[in-house]
Amino acid sequence: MTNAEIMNKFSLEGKTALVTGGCYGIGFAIAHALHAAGAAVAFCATSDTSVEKALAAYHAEGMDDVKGYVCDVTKEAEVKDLIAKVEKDFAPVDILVNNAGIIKRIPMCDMTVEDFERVVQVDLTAPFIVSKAVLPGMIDRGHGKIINVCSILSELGRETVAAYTAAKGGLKLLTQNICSEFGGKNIQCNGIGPGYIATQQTAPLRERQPDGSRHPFDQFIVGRTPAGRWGEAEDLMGPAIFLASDASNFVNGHVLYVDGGVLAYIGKQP
Ligand code: NAP
Ligand code: GCO
Repeated sequence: MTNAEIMNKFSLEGKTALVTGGCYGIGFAIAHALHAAGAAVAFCATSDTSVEKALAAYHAEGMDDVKGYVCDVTKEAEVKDLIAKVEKDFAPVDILVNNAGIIKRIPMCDMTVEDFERVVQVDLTAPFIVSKAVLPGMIDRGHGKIINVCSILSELGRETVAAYTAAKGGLKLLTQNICSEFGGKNIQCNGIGPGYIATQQTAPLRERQPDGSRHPFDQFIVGRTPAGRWGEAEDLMGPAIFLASDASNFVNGHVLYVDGGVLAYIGKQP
């Protein structure tokens, strides 16, 4: 193979990508990366306000052709409508990134069933719903990429996030199941497992203390991460391009952890 042919495997020219919850944070960074690699990009969020704000951010980065849609990914009818609109405005979805997610930090014995179920709906049921909506088209066209945004909490537990870990652990296995069921149709379904990334979702864990010192959780994470820092949303860009592109055509059912080494590390020795 020539150098050009090898590098071309990372190109997403001619592909259409849908990133759920691509307004800011990890979803925005992934959408930006896929766009930079040549894909036409669509994203969705929960309200007109979110979509409008995000479109302004995409335009500010020179991505004038990105389109945003209002869609609650937990609602199957809205998702079907979304997929039809993306197909009409662009083309059928070649790359789906199930990124939309929420967390509720509540001690387990205080957590209501409603809270638990809402987290599972957004973080686990929604990837099932959106994947189900794009898979038939991917099967017909003979190719497709699904990237599920998992977490290091697909592997580890911690106090107060029972619903989130249950959902993200389930998402890892849903990833393996989609691979198992559709791998023979040339569809690759992989996960990206971010470590602790500095976004809106984790802002409460990084708040400065009244005396100006760093939040104890912030210090804990930096000490727990061999890289010695929080991740940035941009750290997910290269892994997302890889998993969305032909460069990863024989990678299937895998979760690529992007965590600065957290999962490899037992913690600082005394
Ligand atoms: P974030 O800043 O809170 O952004 C979440 C996005 O999801 C927003 O665009 C939000 O849109 C959207 N969303 C939430 N519920 C939705 C729904 N029902 N329908 C459609 N969109 C919905 O989160 P983030 O930190 O970038 O995280 C993105 C993903 O990475 C999540 O799955 C998260 O669990 C995962 N993750 C994050 C970290 C981390 O350290 N930050 C680590 C591992 C994994 P609206 O603004 O309209 O609500
Ligand atoms: C938390 C964090 C995590 C991160 C991430 C870790 O409260 O522990 O918010 O849930 O978002 O998923 O990888």
